[in-house]
Amino acid sequence: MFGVLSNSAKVLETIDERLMRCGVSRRSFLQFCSSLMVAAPFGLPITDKKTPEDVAHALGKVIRPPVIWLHFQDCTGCTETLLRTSHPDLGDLILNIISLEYHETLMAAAGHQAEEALAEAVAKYSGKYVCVVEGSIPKRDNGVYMKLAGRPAYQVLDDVAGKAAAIFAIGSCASWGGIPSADPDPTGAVGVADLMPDKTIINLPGCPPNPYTLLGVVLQYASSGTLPELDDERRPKFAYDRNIHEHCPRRAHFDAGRFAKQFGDEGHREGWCLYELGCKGPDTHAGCSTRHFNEIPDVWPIGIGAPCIGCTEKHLAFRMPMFQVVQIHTPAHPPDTYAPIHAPQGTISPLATGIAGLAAGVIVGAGYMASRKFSTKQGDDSVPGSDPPPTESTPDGSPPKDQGNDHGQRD
Ligand code: FSX
Ligand code: SF4
Ligand code: F3S
Repeated sequence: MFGVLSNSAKVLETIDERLMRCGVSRRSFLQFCSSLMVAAPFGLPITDKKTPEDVAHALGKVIRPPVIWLHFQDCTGCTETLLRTSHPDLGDLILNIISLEYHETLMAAAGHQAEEALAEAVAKYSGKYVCVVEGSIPKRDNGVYMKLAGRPAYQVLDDVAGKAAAIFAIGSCASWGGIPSADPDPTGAVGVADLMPDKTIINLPGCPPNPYTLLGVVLQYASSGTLPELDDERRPKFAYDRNIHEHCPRRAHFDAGRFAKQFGDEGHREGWCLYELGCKGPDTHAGCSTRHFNEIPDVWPIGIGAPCIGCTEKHLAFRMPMFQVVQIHTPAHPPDTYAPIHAPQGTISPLATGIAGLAAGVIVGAGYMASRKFSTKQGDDSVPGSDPPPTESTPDGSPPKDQGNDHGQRD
């Protein structure tokens, strides 16, 4: 816990002291605090404040947490996402907020010097540092597929993560194997928790994940020694409890049965739902639909026209073919935030509002009904729920209107 660290390791400054010494503007820091509040609007006491000023006030007193960042089998995307902010000074700021003691991509040292730097950082902060792990660890054939200074990666992990105060597996690779573990998985790639099942490990999956999730959890831990509530996959609930589909800006198109059929077709250009292109949003838990990347509105996969591949889910990304459609197996609710698109004035669309879901025993929900409209061919295997279709009905008992190919206009 960093309260202990503050007494024993005087070399570490508070965030305020560091920012002042490095001449970082208050404006940049407030901008950072705003982004952190957006990433963790609830579930983290450190951001559960009224204004960015309040967050900055609390954060400023926190001792900069020492972080040792290990790289194994990865593409370095997790590091990139942390540093490729839309404002270069924000990337610099992050490196002033955390105390990055070891990071192979960012440090100048190489070879023996790098090994010495790692040993030194581990010894200096033993039991008190945060270990961030990026990339999967190869287990097959005694770890021969990745060696660092002659030692298998899993040994390095054991040495370094074993002495950490907390372990954060950033990205899907470190969480459960990710890309390197995709079939045929030549190296036997696994995540940190597979190798250290008894340790407290927080998974922050995503390929890459939103960097503010990592920063939020690290700073929360640094400020109070507490960790956020986790789900069954060890993911912090505040960042992974949302279903993409339930908060997707294209959801009204799904409910209305308007789907892009091919990349670049009219529906795709119009911003229609990407379900038929393999979007895994209905089965994926992540905050991307409301917490975008690089601090730029709409910068997230679906926002730029790419189907969600389910990168935060163990059973989806790199397991299920990218363009295969997912089953709609949970009753879908209407989107929380977005109004229906092209809903006729003065009427309420049963599909768009999900009222149809209330017709219990006849239909299971608006999403399911919409999923029945993906093909004009009955019994088409490529569509979910293509067994004998349930009788569709609306709350008033009238059949729903065909909304398939009207290019945004209802019949
Ligand atoms: Fe890449 Fe990280 Fe994906 Fe993996 O992110 S963005 S392959 S999760 O380990 O660098
Ligand atoms: Fe959005 Fe994908 Fe759901 Fe369509 S299927 S509404 S694109 S999450
Ligand atoms: Fe990943 Fe899907 Fe979000 S692919 S980044 S969970 S939209």
